[in-house]
Amino acid sequence: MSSRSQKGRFIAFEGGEGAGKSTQAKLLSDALRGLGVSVDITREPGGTPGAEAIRDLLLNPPTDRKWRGWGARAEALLFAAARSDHVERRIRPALECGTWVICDRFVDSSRAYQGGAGGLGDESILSLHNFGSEGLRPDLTILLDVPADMLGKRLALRDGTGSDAIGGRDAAYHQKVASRFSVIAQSDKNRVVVIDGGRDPQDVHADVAKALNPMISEFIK
Ligand code: T5A
Repeated sequence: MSSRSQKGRFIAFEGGEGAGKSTQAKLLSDALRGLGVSVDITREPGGTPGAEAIRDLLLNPPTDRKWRGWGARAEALLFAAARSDHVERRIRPALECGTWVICDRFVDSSRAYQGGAGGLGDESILSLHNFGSEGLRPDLTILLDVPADMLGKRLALRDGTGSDAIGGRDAAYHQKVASRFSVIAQSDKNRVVVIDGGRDPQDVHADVAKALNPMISEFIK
């Protein structure tokens, strides 16, 4: 088992709505706990009481007919504020104690949604992140790649026609999100591993575990 003076590892799952991030985060945390690793599984937006309150503002915004929802900049600031609280109050303290943090979405979601599809650009998002969360990046990001039509079917099966303020945006928006995720993965191959999420959950998990193998072996020396 690892020495407790060692810092924990930070793993993020990314991908479109319904890609299987929560499912894979849970399978991974079970596997790591089985190896005796201390794991904190969390999500964004959210993960602390303050960030969960911001999540609600973002995903279920006020419905006043004269107000047209959050503007692109306000939306990006709210995600960055939620992340700042999450990093300061939960993620960094856990990592410092040697706990592994598995996060369902992190800053690459802001880069893909607000920066890419929302048109704000990567630099603006990264500068908010540098200020709000002192630029914290995961040690490893797993991008689950699933074709849009398969995502639609999964979500229809689970949610019927219901969706939140961001998930309910049009297909062109989600296409831009997917292409920005791919650009991020291409530009940071050491950190981001792309895994085909369109298969049986256990097969996807086997590839996730393979991607983590070097990190696990190093930690459990
Ligand atoms: N957002 C978020 C931003 O715009 N900017 C940001 O910075 C951040 C952090 C968050 C929304 O906010 C946006 C993105 C989102 O629109 P959310 O609810 O947290 O919303 O995120 P979602 O991605 O929408 O969460 P989902 O729960 O819908 O998707 P998951 O976690 O990817 O999928 P999961 O595991 O819950 O699975 C979905 C369904 O598919 C099944 C599951 O059983 C479930 O029914 N499933 C599979 N079926 C077949 N094969 C597999 N391999 C399967 N894996 C899962």
